[in-house]
Amino acid sequence: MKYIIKSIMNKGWLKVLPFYLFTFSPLHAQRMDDLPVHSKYIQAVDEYRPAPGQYINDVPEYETGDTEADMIRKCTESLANNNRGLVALGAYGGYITFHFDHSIANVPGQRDFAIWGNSYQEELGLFPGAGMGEAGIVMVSKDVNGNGLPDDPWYEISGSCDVDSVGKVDYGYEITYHRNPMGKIPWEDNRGNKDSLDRWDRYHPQEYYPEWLPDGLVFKGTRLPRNGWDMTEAVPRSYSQYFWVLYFFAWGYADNQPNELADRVTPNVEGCGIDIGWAVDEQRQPVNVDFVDFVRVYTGLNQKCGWLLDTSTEIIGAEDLHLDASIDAIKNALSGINPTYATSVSAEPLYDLQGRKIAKDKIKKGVYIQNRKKIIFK
Ligand SMILES: [Ca+2]
Ligand SMILES: [Ca+2]
Ligand SMILES: [Ca+2]
Repeated sequence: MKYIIKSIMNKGWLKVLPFYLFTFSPLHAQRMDDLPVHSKYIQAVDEYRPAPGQYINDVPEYETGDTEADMIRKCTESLANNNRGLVALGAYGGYITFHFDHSIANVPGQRDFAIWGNSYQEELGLFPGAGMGEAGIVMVSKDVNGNGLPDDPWYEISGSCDVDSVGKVDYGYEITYHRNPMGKIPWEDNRGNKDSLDRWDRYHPQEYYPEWLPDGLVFKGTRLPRNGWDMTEAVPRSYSQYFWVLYFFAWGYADNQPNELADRVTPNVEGCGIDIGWAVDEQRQPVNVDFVDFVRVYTGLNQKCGWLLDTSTEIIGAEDLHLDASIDAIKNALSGINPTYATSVSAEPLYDLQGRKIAKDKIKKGVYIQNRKKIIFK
């Protein structure tokens, strides 16, 4: 990092740099320096705070004595480098936070990263757009203070429910879970509801409360409308005695739509991709986030679905959908200048990238600096 700054400072043309040093996250720079080759996949998990649930202490597995750091490390082993192992977030509110080896740029008008889960279309095909959608809500954060930790402001991604289910989304929802060893897990919420998470010992005989976390876990966020329905009456009894489907929301969530389109090959970028431009603040107003250093996913549904029990978001990985564009944007942020394209030369003095003043009649195709802006002549 120091070398990059120094070499930029030595070029006399960059008077604007000190300003960018304050506004731009050093995490970009450190990663640019240390890792000349970047991966589009998750590098590591920062936080893992699942809610109780039927897969908790199992995916990933809790072993006696494991600390929170141990469980986070196990999540990294499952998810990093496109390992595509499964991590369960438990019932409503449970979350995971992860990062990549570079900042993901918000490319205008494009989905910027995708989160992959284990959702699938039900196999009978009787209910198109339904199967096992267990939507997790996505949040993004930029490492504004540059300490490499996810301790900066968070913004939620506003998914399709905000526009197609108006009045059915519960903002400011809060739930508290209580430890009850090997029993149903009691919870109450801030809407006056009390209930408990059911157990199914035959298939999930382990403890459902995260063993390494304290009693009384509290989760806050947005609660999505119920999407799971009992369709037993609509299918042949020979096929299923208890048939539940969980409908997919349109866009903007994790573990909601299947990872691939109907051909089971083509990545479902529309359904699983996230546009950083969808980020909103606590008043649900759009915010302008240029880079994302941390991504968080939390289970967005609080519902029981018969023998399926609680609905739990699971993820198997995530990826930057435009790695090259992210790296280019980081380089531009580092230099503090964004390119503009030009066909004619204005009166301002022009410099090459070594800081040498260039006479107007010597200009060829290429990149120049003019009035603190990068100019590209084609
Ligand atoms: Ca975008
Ligand atoms: Ca930070
Ligand atoms: Ca799932």
